[in-house]
Amino acid sequence: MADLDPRTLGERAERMILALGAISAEPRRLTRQFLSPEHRRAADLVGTWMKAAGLDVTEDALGTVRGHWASAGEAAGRNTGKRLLIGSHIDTVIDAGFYDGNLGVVAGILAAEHFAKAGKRLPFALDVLAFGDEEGVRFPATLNSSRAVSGEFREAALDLKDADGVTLREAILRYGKDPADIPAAAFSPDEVAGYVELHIEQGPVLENRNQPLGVVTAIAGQSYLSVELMGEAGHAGTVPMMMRRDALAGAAEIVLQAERMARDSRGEVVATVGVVTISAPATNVIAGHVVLIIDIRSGSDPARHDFVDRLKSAIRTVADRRHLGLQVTQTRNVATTPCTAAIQDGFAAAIAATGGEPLRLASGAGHDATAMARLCPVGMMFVRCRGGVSHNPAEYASPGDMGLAVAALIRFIEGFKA
Ligand code: HGY
Ligand code: MN
Ligand code: MN
Repeated sequence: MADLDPRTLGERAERMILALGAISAEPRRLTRQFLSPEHRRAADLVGTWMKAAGLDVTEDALGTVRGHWASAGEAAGRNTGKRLLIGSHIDTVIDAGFYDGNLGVVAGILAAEHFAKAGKRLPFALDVLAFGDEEGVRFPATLNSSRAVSGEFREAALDLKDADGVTLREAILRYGKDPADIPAAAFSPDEVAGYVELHIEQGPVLENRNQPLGVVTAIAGQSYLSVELMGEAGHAGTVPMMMRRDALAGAAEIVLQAERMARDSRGEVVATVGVVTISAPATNVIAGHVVLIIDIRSGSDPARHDFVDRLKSAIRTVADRRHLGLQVTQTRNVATTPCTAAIQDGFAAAIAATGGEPLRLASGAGHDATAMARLCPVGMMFVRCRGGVSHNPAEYASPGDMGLAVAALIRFIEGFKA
Protein backbone atom coordinates (compact mmCIF):
# COMPACT_ATOMS: atom_id res chain seq x y z
CA MET A 1 0.00 0.00 0.00
CA ALA A 2 1.28 3.47 -0.84
CA ASP A 3 2.48 5.04 2.39
CA LEU A 4 0.00 6.63 4.72
CA ASP A 5 2.40 9.26 6.01
CA PRO A 6 0.20 12.24 6.98
CA ARG A 7 3.11 14.65 6.63
CA THR A 8 3.75 13.73 3.00
CA LEU A 9 0.03 13.65 2.25
CA GLY A 10 -0.36 17.09 3.83
CA GLU A 11 2.49 18.62 1.87
CA ARG A 12 1.02 17.28 -1.37
CA ALA A 13 -2.42 18.55 -0.43
CA GLU A 14 -0.99 22.02 0.24
CA ARG A 15 0.70 22.14 -3.16
CA MET A 16 -2.52 21.13 -4.88
CA ILE A 17 -4.56 23.67 -2.89
CA LEU A 18 -2.17 26.47 -3.87
CA ALA A 19 -2.27 25.41 -7.53
CA LEU A 20 -6.07 25.51 -7.54
CA GLY A 21 -6.06 28.80 -5.61
CA ALA A 22 -4.05 30.40 -8.41
CA ILE A 23 -6.88 29.84 -10.91
CA SER A 24 -9.09 32.90 -10.56
CA ALA A 25 -11.13 35.37 -12.63
CA GLU A 26 -9.37 38.18 -10.79
CA PRO A 27 -5.64 38.94 -10.46
CA ARG A 28 -5.39 39.53 -6.72
CA ARG A 29 -8.22 37.51 -5.21
CA LEU A 30 -9.80 34.09 -5.71
CA THR A 31 -13.11 34.09 -7.54
CA ARG A 32 -14.10 31.02 -9.61
CA GLN A 33 -17.67 30.80 -10.80
CA PHE A 34 -19.71 27.95 -12.24
CA LEU A 35 -19.08 27.21 -15.97
CA SER A 36 -16.61 30.10 -16.23
CA PRO A 37 -13.25 29.94 -18.05
CA GLU A 38 -11.67 29.59 -14.59
CA HIS A 39 -13.95 26.63 -13.82
CA ARG A 40 -12.73 25.08 -17.06
CA ARG A 41 -9.06 25.57 -16.12
CA ALA A 42 -9.56 24.24 -12.61
CA ALA A 43 -11.52 21.25 -13.95
CA ASP A 44 -8.69 20.50 -16.39
CA LEU A 45 -6.15 20.58 -13.54
CA VAL A 46 -8.31 18.32 -11.36
CA GLY A 47 -8.76 15.94 -14.30
CA THR A 48 -5.00 15.82 -14.79
CA TRP A 49 -4.49 14.95 -11.11
CA MET A 50 -7.19 12.26 -11.24
CA LYS A 51 -5.60 10.69 -14.32
CA ALA A 52 -2.12 10.80 -12.76
CA ALA A 53 -3.62 9.12 -9.67
CA GLY A 54 -4.67 6.19 -11.85
CA LEU A 55 -8.39 7.01 -12.03
CA ASP A 56 -10.61 6.86 -15.13
CA VAL A 57 -11.64 10.46 -15.76
CA THR A 58 -14.95 11.68 -17.23
CA GLU A 59 -17.04 14.85 -17.10
CA ASP A 60 -20.81 15.17 -17.03
CA ALA A 61 -23.14 17.71 -18.67
CA LEU A 62 -22.80 20.17 -15.77
CA GLY A 63 -19.02 20.02 -15.81
CA THR A 64 -18.57 17.76 -12.77
CA VAL A 65 -15.20 16.04 -13.12
CA ARG A 66 -15.35 12.38 -12.10
CA GLY A 67 -12.45 10.09 -11.22
CA HIS A 68 -13.37 6.38 -11.07
CA TRP A 69 -11.46 3.53 -9.40
CA ALA A 70 -13.13 0.27 -10.44
CA SER A 71 -14.27 -2.23 -7.86
CA ALA A 72 -12.80 -5.72 -7.69
CA GLY A 73 -15.90 -7.06 -9.44
CA GLU A 74 -15.74 -4.49 -12.22
CA ALA A 75 -12.00 -5.07 -12.72
CA ALA A 76 -12.74 -8.79 -13.07
CA GLY A 77 -15.33 -8.08 -15.75
CA ARG A 78 -18.29 -8.69 -13.47
CA ASN A 79 -20.69 -5.90 -12.45
CA THR A 80 -19.46 -2.71 -10.74
CA GLY A 81 -21.37 -3.46 -7.58
CA LYS A 82 -21.90 -0.40 -5.41
CA ARG A 83 -19.98 2.85 -5.53
CA LEU A 84 -18.68 5.06 -2.72
CA LEU A 85 -18.82 8.69 -3.88
CA ILE A 86 -16.29 11.16 -2.48
CA GLY A 87 -16.86 14.77 -3.47
CA SER A 88 -16.88 18.47 -2.89
CA HIS A 89 -16.81 21.65 -4.98
CA ILE A 90 -14.21 23.66 -6.90
CA ASP A 91 -16.30 26.80 -7.37
CA THR A 92 -15.76 29.61 -4.88
CA VAL A 93 -17.39 32.70 -3.44
CA ILE A 94 -16.03 36.12 -4.45
CA ASP A 95 -12.66 36.91 -2.81
CA ALA A 96 -12.65 33.38 -1.43
CA GLY A 97 -10.34 31.30 0.67
CA PHE A 98 -8.38 28.49 -0.96
CA TYR A 99 -9.73 25.57 1.10
CA ASP A 100 -13.55 25.73 1.03
CA GLY A 101 -14.60 22.90 -1.28
CA ASN A 102 -11.22 22.50 -2.95
CA LEU A 103 -9.81 20.57 0.02
CA GLY A 104 -12.52 17.93 -0.28
CA VAL A 105 -11.68 17.31 -3.94
CA VAL A 106 -7.92 17.25 -3.31
CA ALA A 107 -8.35 14.84 -0.38
CA GLY A 108 -10.63 12.59 -2.43
CA ILE A 109 -8.03 12.35 -5.20
CA LEU A 110 -5.19 11.61 -2.75
CA ALA A 111 -7.27 8.97 -0.95
CA ALA A 112 -8.35 7.23 -4.18
CA GLU A 113 -4.76 7.40 -5.43
CA HIS A 114 -3.66 5.47 -2.33
CA PHE A 115 -5.64 2.45 -3.56
CA ALA A 116 -5.04 2.96 -7.29
CA LYS A 117 -1.25 3.21 -6.91
CA ALA A 118 -1.27 0.04 -4.82
CA GLY A 119 -3.53 -1.66 -7.36
CA LYS A 120 -5.81 -2.45 -4.42
CA ARG A 121 -9.33 -3.23 -5.55
CA LEU A 122 -12.16 -2.78 -3.06
CA PRO A 123 -15.54 -4.54 -2.88
CA PHE A 124 -17.00 -1.24 -4.16
CA ALA A 125 -15.91 1.34 -6.72
CA LEU A 126 -14.67 4.81 -5.76
CA ASP A 127 -15.91 7.89 -7.62
CA VAL A 128 -14.24 11.19 -6.78
CA LEU A 129 -16.52 14.09 -7.82
CA ALA A 130 -15.47 17.73 -8.33
CA PHE A 131 -18.71 19.72 -8.41
CA GLY A 132 -18.78 23.22 -9.92
CA ASP A 133 -21.85 24.87 -8.46
CA GLU A 134 -22.03 24.65 -4.68
CA GLU A 135 -21.72 28.34 -3.84
CA GLY A 136 -24.49 29.50 -6.16
CA VAL A 137 -22.68 32.80 -6.83
CA ARG A 138 -23.31 32.96 -10.59
CA PHE A 139 -26.90 31.74 -10.80
CA PRO A 140 -29.67 32.37 -8.20
CA ALA A 141 -29.84 28.70 -7.24
CA THR A 142 -27.22 26.39 -5.85
CA LEU A 143 -26.17 22.72 -5.85
CA ASN A 144 -27.18 22.30 -9.51
CA SER A 145 -24.21 20.06 -10.31
CA SER A 146 -24.64 17.77 -7.29
CA ARG A 147 -28.39 17.69 -7.92
CA ALA A 148 -27.67 16.41 -11.43
CA VAL A 149 -25.64 13.54 -9.94
CA SER A 150 -28.36 12.76 -7.39
CA GLY A 151 -31.05 12.86 -10.06
CA GLU A 152 -32.73 15.92 -8.57
CA PHE A 153 -31.79 18.52 -11.20
CA ARG A 154 -34.74 20.79 -11.93
CA GLU A 155 -35.29 21.52 -15.64
CA ALA A 156 -36.58 25.01 -14.71
CA ALA A 157 -33.08 25.86 -13.47
CA LEU A 158 -31.95 26.01 -17.11
CA ASP A 159 -33.80 29.33 -17.45
CA LEU A 160 -32.04 30.94 -14.47
CA LYS A 161 -30.01 33.97 -15.55
CA ASP A 162 -26.68 35.28 -14.30
CA ALA A 163 -25.89 38.99 -13.79
CA ASP A 164 -25.20 39.34 -17.55
CA GLY A 165 -28.53 37.75 -18.50
CA VAL A 166 -26.91 34.49 -19.64
CA THR A 167 -29.16 31.53 -18.89
CA LEU A 168 -27.81 28.35 -17.33
CA ARG A 169 -28.80 26.57 -20.55
CA GLU A 170 -26.64 28.96 -22.61
CA ALA A 171 -23.77 28.74 -20.14
CA ILE A 172 -23.81 24.93 -20.41
CA LEU A 173 -23.69 25.13 -24.20
CA ARG A 174 -20.85 27.69 -24.11
CA TYR A 175 -18.99 25.33 -21.75
CA GLY A 176 -19.19 22.72 -24.50
CA LYS A 177 -21.83 20.49 -22.91
CA ASP A 178 -25.37 19.58 -23.90
CA PRO A 179 -28.29 20.14 -21.47
CA ALA A 180 -29.95 17.10 -23.07
CA ASP A 181 -27.22 14.98 -21.41
CA ILE A 182 -28.04 16.14 -17.85
CA PRO A 183 -30.31 13.13 -17.04
CA ALA A 184 -27.40 10.82 -17.92
CA ALA A 185 -25.37 12.44 -15.13
CA ALA A 186 -27.52 10.85 -12.46
CA PHE A 187 -26.55 7.74 -10.51
CA SER A 188 -29.38 5.40 -9.53
CA PRO A 189 -29.89 4.80 -5.80
CA ASP A 190 -29.24 1.08 -6.09
CA GLU A 191 -25.71 1.58 -7.42
CA VAL A 192 -24.53 4.00 -4.70
CA ALA A 193 -23.55 2.89 -1.21
CA GLY A 194 -22.86 6.38 0.11
CA TYR A 195 -21.49 9.86 -0.41
CA VAL A 196 -18.83 11.34 1.84
CA GLU A 197 -17.32 14.81 1.89
CA LEU A 198 -14.28 16.16 3.63
CA HIS A 199 -14.50 19.92 4.28
CA ILE A 200 -12.95 22.63 6.42
CA GLU A 201 -15.18 23.29 9.43
CA GLN A 202 -15.62 27.00 8.60
CA GLY A 203 -16.19 27.50 12.32
CA PRO A 204 -14.18 27.64 15.59
CA VAL A 205 -15.20 24.42 17.41
CA LEU A 206 -12.33 22.07 16.42
CA GLU A 207 -9.75 24.77 17.02
CA ASN A 208 -11.24 25.58 20.44
CA ARG A 209 -11.21 21.88 21.33
CA ASN A 210 -7.70 21.49 19.93
CA GLN A 211 -8.76 18.71 17.56
CA PRO A 212 -7.70 18.53 13.87
CA LEU A 213 -10.70 16.48 12.71
CA GLY A 214 -14.38 16.10 13.56
CA VAL A 215 -17.43 14.07 12.57
CA VAL A 216 -20.41 15.99 11.16
CA THR A 217 -23.78 15.00 12.66
CA ALA A 218 -26.06 17.10 10.44
CA ILE A 219 -26.07 19.99 7.96
CA ALA A 220 -28.21 22.97 8.94
CA GLY A 221 -31.40 23.70 7.04
CA GLN A 222 -31.67 26.97 5.12
CA SER A 223 -34.40 29.46 4.27
CA TYR A 224 -33.85 32.44 1.95
CA LEU A 225 -36.23 35.38 1.90
CA SER A 226 -36.10 37.90 -0.94
CA VAL A 227 -37.55 41.17 0.39
CA GLU A 228 -38.51 43.85 -2.16
CA LEU A 229 -39.29 47.33 -0.80
CA MET A 230 -41.00 49.97 -2.96
CA GLY A 231 -40.70 53.56 -1.64
CA GLU A 232 -40.42 56.84 -3.50
CA ALA A 233 -37.21 58.11 -5.07
CA GLY A 234 -36.61 61.76 -4.25
CA HIS A 235 -34.15 64.60 -3.94
CA ALA A 236 -31.90 64.15 -0.91
CA GLY A 237 -31.83 67.91 -0.34
CA THR A 238 -35.42 68.93 -0.72
CA VAL A 239 -37.77 66.23 0.60
CA PRO A 240 -38.60 66.84 4.29
CA MET A 241 -37.66 63.86 6.49
CA MET A 242 -41.22 63.25 7.61
CA MET A 243 -42.47 63.08 4.02
CA ARG A 244 -40.03 60.43 2.81
CA ARG A 245 -40.70 56.83 1.79
CA ASP A 246 -37.09 55.76 1.94
CA ALA A 247 -36.74 52.11 0.82
CA LEU A 248 -33.12 51.86 1.98
CA ALA A 249 -33.90 53.14 5.47
CA GLY A 250 -36.65 50.54 5.63
CA ALA A 251 -34.23 47.86 4.47
CA ALA A 252 -31.74 48.90 7.14
CA GLU A 253 -34.39 48.56 9.84
CA ILE A 254 -35.27 45.09 8.55
CA VAL A 255 -31.59 44.02 8.58
CA LEU A 256 -31.29 45.06 12.22
CA GLN A 257 -34.60 43.37 13.09
CA ALA A 258 -33.39 40.07 11.59
CA GLU A 259 -30.13 40.39 13.50
CA ARG A 260 -31.92 41.14 16.79
CA MET A 261 -34.32 38.20 16.44
CA ALA A 262 -31.47 35.82 15.61
CA ARG A 263 -29.43 37.03 18.59
CA ASP A 264 -32.48 36.50 20.80
CA SER A 265 -32.68 32.87 19.57
CA ARG A 266 -29.56 32.12 21.66
CA GLY A 267 -27.77 30.21 18.92
CA GLU A 268 -30.75 28.22 17.66
CA VAL A 269 -31.05 30.35 14.49
CA VAL A 270 -28.61 32.52 12.54
CA ALA A 271 -29.71 35.22 10.08
CA THR A 272 -27.58 37.16 7.63
CA VAL A 273 -28.14 39.81 4.98
CA GLY A 274 -25.18 39.73 2.60
CA VAL A 275 -26.78 41.34 -0.44
CA VAL A 276 -28.74 44.62 -0.62
CA THR A 277 -29.51 45.91 -4.12
CA ILE A 278 -30.53 49.55 -4.60
CA SER A 279 -32.10 50.01 -8.02
CA ALA A 280 -30.72 53.45 -8.82
CA PRO A 281 -28.03 54.15 -6.23
CA ALA A 282 -26.85 57.77 -5.92
CA THR A 283 -25.59 59.76 -2.94
CA ASN A 284 -28.14 62.53 -3.50
CA VAL A 285 -31.20 60.35 -4.18
CA ILE A 286 -33.59 58.89 -1.61
CA ALA A 287 -33.73 55.18 -2.51
CA GLY A 288 -37.06 54.30 -4.10
CA HIS A 289 -36.54 50.57 -4.68
CA VAL A 290 -34.42 48.10 -2.72
CA VAL A 291 -34.17 44.28 -2.67
CA LEU A 292 -32.45 42.41 0.15
CA ILE A 293 -31.89 38.68 0.59
CA ILE A 294 -32.04 37.18 4.09
CA ASP A 295 -30.14 33.90 4.71
CA ILE A 296 -31.68 32.02 7.69
CA ARG A 297 -30.23 28.79 9.08
CA SER A 298 -30.85 26.42 11.95
CA GLY A 299 -30.15 22.83 12.98
CA SER A 300 -33.87 22.61 13.87
CA ASP A 301 -36.40 22.82 11.03
CA PRO A 302 -39.33 23.78 13.33
CA ALA A 303 -37.24 26.59 14.86
CA ARG A 304 -36.28 27.84 11.41
CA HIS A 305 -39.86 27.82 10.11
CA ASP A 306 -41.10 29.61 13.24
CA PHE A 307 -38.35 32.23 12.85
CA VAL A 308 -39.28 32.81 9.19
CA ASP A 309 -42.94 33.34 10.11
CA ARG A 310 -42.10 35.80 12.87
CA LEU A 311 -39.61 37.67 10.70
CA LYS A 312 -42.12 37.99 7.84
CA SER A 313 -44.56 39.57 10.29
CA ALA A 314 -41.90 41.97 11.58
CA ILE A 315 -41.00 42.95 7.99
CA ARG A 316 -44.63 43.70 7.22
CA THR A 317 -44.83 45.95 10.33
CA VAL A 318 -41.77 47.94 9.22
CA ALA A 319 -43.11 48.36 5.67
CA ASP A 320 -46.56 49.45 6.86
CA ARG A 321 -45.18 52.01 9.30
CA ARG A 322 -42.95 53.46 6.57
CA HIS A 323 -45.66 53.32 3.89
CA LEU A 324 -43.47 51.10 1.70
CA GLY A 325 -44.72 48.64 -0.87
CA LEU A 326 -43.58 45.11 0.06
CA GLN A 327 -43.06 41.81 -1.73
CA VAL A 328 -41.57 38.93 0.30
CA THR A 329 -40.67 35.76 -1.63
CA GLN A 330 -39.22 32.62 -0.06
CA THR A 331 -36.57 31.52 -2.57
CA ARG A 332 -35.04 28.67 -0.60
CA ASN A 333 -36.32 26.13 1.89
CA VAL A 334 -33.82 23.33 2.44
CA ALA A 335 -34.41 20.87 5.28
CA THR A 336 -31.71 19.93 7.77
CA THR A 337 -29.69 16.99 6.40
CA PRO A 338 -28.78 14.26 8.89
CA CYS A 339 -25.50 12.36 8.40
CA THR A 340 -26.18 8.65 8.79
CA ALA A 341 -25.00 6.97 11.99
CA ALA A 342 -23.02 4.30 10.10
CA ILE A 343 -20.98 6.88 8.22
CA GLN A 344 -20.57 9.03 11.35
CA ASP A 345 -19.26 5.97 13.22
CA GLY A 346 -16.97 5.11 10.30
CA PHE A 347 -15.41 8.56 10.42
CA ALA A 348 -15.17 8.41 14.24
CA ALA A 349 -13.24 5.12 14.02
CA ALA A 350 -11.00 6.55 11.27
CA ILE A 351 -10.24 9.70 13.27
CA ALA A 352 -9.44 7.58 16.34
CA ALA A 353 -7.15 5.40 14.18
CA THR A 354 -5.18 8.54 13.27
CA GLY A 355 -4.84 9.49 16.93
CA GLY A 356 -7.65 12.05 17.20
CA GLU A 357 -10.63 12.35 19.53
CA PRO A 358 -13.68 11.94 17.28
CA LEU A 359 -15.66 15.05 18.19
CA ARG A 360 -19.14 15.24 16.67
CA LEU A 361 -20.54 18.58 15.55
CA ALA A 362 -23.23 20.05 13.30
CA SER A 363 -22.50 22.08 10.17
CA GLY A 364 -23.92 25.61 9.95
CA ALA A 365 -22.62 25.80 6.39
CA GLY A 366 -24.39 24.17 3.48
CA HIS A 367 -22.69 21.52 1.36
CA ASP A 368 -23.17 19.33 -1.72
CA ALA A 369 -23.90 16.50 0.72
CA THR A 370 -27.37 18.06 1.15
CA ALA A 371 -28.16 17.40 -2.51
CA MET A 372 -26.54 13.94 -2.40
CA ALA A 373 -28.68 12.91 0.59
CA ARG A 374 -31.58 12.54 -1.87
CA LEU A 375 -29.61 9.73 -3.55
CA CYS A 376 -27.84 7.83 -0.77
CA PRO A 377 -26.58 7.84 2.85
CA VAL A 378 -24.24 10.80 3.38
CA GLY A 379 -21.60 11.87 5.88
CA MET A 380 -18.91 14.47 6.33
CA MET A 381 -15.62 14.90 8.11
CA PHE A 382 -14.49 18.38 9.18
CA VAL A 383 -10.94 19.68 9.21
CA ARG A 384 -9.87 22.41 11.63
CA CYS A 385 -9.41 25.82 10.03
CA ARG A 386 -7.55 28.73 11.60
CA GLY A 387 -9.81 30.98 13.66
CA GLY A 388 -12.81 29.26 12.08
CA VAL A 389 -12.45 31.80 9.28
CA SER A 390 -13.98 31.01 5.86
CA HIS A 391 -15.45 32.79 2.83
CA ASN A 392 -12.45 35.03 3.38
CA PRO A 393 -8.93 34.99 1.86
CA ALA A 394 -7.54 34.45 5.38
CA GLU A 395 -9.05 30.93 5.35
CA TYR A 396 -6.35 28.34 6.23
CA ALA A 397 -5.90 24.68 7.09
CA SER A 398 -2.42 23.42 7.98
CA PRO A 399 -0.64 20.76 5.92
CA GLY A 400 -0.43 18.69 9.13
CA ASP A 401 -4.21 18.73 9.58
CA MET A 402 -4.83 18.12 5.89
CA GLY A 403 -2.47 15.15 5.94
CA LEU A 404 -4.28 13.67 8.95
CA ALA A 405 -7.59 14.24 7.14
CA VAL A 406 -6.47 12.33 4.04
CA ALA A 407 -5.07 9.52 6.20
CA ALA A 408 -8.38 9.34 8.09
CA LEU A 409 -10.33 9.33 4.81
CA ILE A 410 -8.22 6.40 3.61
CA ARG A 411 -8.89 4.57 6.89
CA PHE A 412 -12.60 5.32 6.47
CA ILE A 413 -12.62 3.83 2.96
CA GLU A 414 -10.76 0.73 4.19
CA GLY A 415 -13.41 0.18 6.84
CA PHE A 416 -16.43 1.09 4.72
CA LYS A 417 -19.12 -1.56 4.23
CA ALA A 418 -20.99 -0.99 0.93
O1 HGY B 1 -23.71 28.99 2.03
C1 HGY B 1 -23.07 28.00 2.39
O2 HGY B 1 -23.23 27.56 3.51
C2 HGY B 1 -22.10 27.35 1.46
O3 HGY B 1 -20.83 27.87 1.70
N1 HGY B 1 -22.46 27.55 0.08
MN1 MN C 1 -18.08 24.59 0.77
MN1 MN D 1 -18.67 28.04 0.84
